[in-house]
Parts: sequence; C-alpha cells; structure tokens
Amino acid sequence: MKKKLAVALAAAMTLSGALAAVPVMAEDSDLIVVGFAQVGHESDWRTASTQSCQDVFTEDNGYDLQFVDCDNDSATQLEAIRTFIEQDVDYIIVDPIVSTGWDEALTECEDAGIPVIVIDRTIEDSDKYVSWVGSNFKTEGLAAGEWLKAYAEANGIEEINALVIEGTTGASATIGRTEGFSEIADAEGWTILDSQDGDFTQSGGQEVMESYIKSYEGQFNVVVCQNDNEAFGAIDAMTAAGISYGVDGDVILISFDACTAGLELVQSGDINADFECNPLAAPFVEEVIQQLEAGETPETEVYMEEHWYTYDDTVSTFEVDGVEQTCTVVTDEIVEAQY
Ligand code: GZL
Repeated sequence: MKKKLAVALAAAMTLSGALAAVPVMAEDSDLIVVGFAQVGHESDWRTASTQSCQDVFTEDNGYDLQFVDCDNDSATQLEAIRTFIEQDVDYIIVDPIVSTGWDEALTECEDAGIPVIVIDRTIEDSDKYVSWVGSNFKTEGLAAGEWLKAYAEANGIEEINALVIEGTTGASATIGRTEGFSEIADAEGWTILDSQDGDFTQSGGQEVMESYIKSYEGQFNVVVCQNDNEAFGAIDAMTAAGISYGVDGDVILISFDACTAGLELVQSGDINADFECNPLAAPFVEEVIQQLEAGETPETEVYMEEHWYTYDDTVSTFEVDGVEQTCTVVTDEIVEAQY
C-alpha cells in the first residue's frame, strides 16, 4: 500500500528551551485510496456498475473511494484521471467512454506509479494498465446474430430487414456488438437498412426509432438495440406509431445488457431476446487490487459470466464460433435476482 505521508512541521521545545520546527509524519492512512472515473449515468446498466463499485470499495472494507461521474464526456474523464494523479491515489479504475486517446494519460499514471485497472469497455491505443475486467462485446453481437438466424429458421422467416440502434460512437461495446451482429448479417444475406447512434440512452433510442419509422415504416421486421434503455425508447416510439413488436408482433426486438427492467420486457414478450452484459465487475477488480497489494501478478484479462435470455425455448441452443450457447428462458426468480 502506498503510504499517505503528510509531512507536517510542528513546533517542539529543544533541550535548550528554544523553539524548533521538526518534521512530524502524519499517521499512515490505513485505507487504500481508489480513484474511479465512471462513464456516466446513462443507463440502468451504468447504475448497476456504479453501485457494484460503491458496494465493494467501502471504508469498512478498507477503501477510500474517490468517485467521478464523467457524464459521458471524454475530456471530463481525462481530467478526472489527472486529478487522481494529483491526489496521489493508490489505484485508478476507469471505464473508458471511448477506446482511443488514452496513451498520454496512462503514461502519466505509469510515471506517477499508480496502477490502472480498466473495467467494462476497452482501450485500443495503450496497454499501460494492469488488468481489464469486462465482457466480450463481439461475442455478444455474434450471439444476437446467431440466435436471430435460429429464430428466423424456427419461425419460417426467410427475409430479415433490420434496423440497428447503436450505442455511443467510439465505445468498444458499440464497436464489438456492431461487428459481431454485422458478421452474421453479412453471412446470411440479411439487409441492415440503417444503423445510427442512440448513445445508450432511452431518449436516444426513442429519437432514432422515431426517425427510422418516418424513413422505413413497413420495410423492417427486426430492430436491434445495443442496450436496454435504447429498447425502452424504441418501444415507446413503435407503440406511438401503432407498430407491433415482440413475440406476437410484426417486429422482432433484440436488446443487450439484460438489466432487470429489460428482463421484465423479455418475460412479457415485448423483447424477444436480451444478451447480457454483466456490470458487476467490482468484486473482480478488488481481487486484482488485493493481488497487487500482496505483490502478486493479477490476470491481465478477466471475463465476466453472461447469459442469453429469451421469452421461450423456441431456440434453446445455438453456436458462436463453433461453441454451443444455451438460451435461458426468463423466470420470476431470474428477474428477482438480476441487477
Ligand atoms: C457495456 C457498457 C454499455 C452498456 C450500456 O459494457 O459499456 O454502456 O451496454 C452502457 O448500457 O451505457
């Protein structure tokens, strides 16, 4: 643990009776100071991610968590990192809003001797961090594509005309999910009519869906939302336009994250399938920090466990890159236990 020494000067009476200033070492802090630069507060997923860190990095557990909500602004996030360096925290956790523009700031962390742990989204232009804890976003996209392929076959749907509501441009979650789903769409000859940024928010999902309805009404039978909050917005827009969706509707609705509210809509049949992205990384991050405290070398990559949730077992299994995947039908117990 880095000692937090605040050298203070105190007056002390010398033997000769003269006053003299002598350095006094402040008490070493017993707390491990962790700076966490979080993306923002744009979604239910993000709320769960933040809560996971706030539940783990508590004073009772031996931590002083310095939390910054970067409000989806990359400049704010880099500023937060530099503030943590000035504060001389013991560790920095960052969920990078976008995947590039990081090497300079991470070099400053390295020069300051502050280990960085990346969670959730990835950094493409620097490797100056100890570990990354998160999900394989391309696998999530491939799983959505392979499930849709099996679902279309099971329901005799021969033509797929899809609209995609993407996440924040430049976010690795957006890049990976888009890449994975597009790979299956290309292989199957599906048409992706449009793919626009909904910024992972409900308002963004609604605005993009309203625009899609104006441009493509009657031409699409699949909507892919790259997180649940966008799906909530798309549902509002399709409902207002009198477009049916879900297991009994004209439009197949696919989502990602599988937060509690998303799973409730799968259970009701409004969302056909929801591809989980597990936000509860903090316990795994703490394990990395404790390994570093003990002088051990942590894993450089830690992948979270995830499930593919569906309304029923029309499709019970499918394969991603030759590996069998199992669909999980949503139950009350699953909804109750979700984040
Ligand atoms: C994915 C995460 C994304 C979620 C969204 O790991 O970065 O950001 O899918 C969130 O809900 O906004």
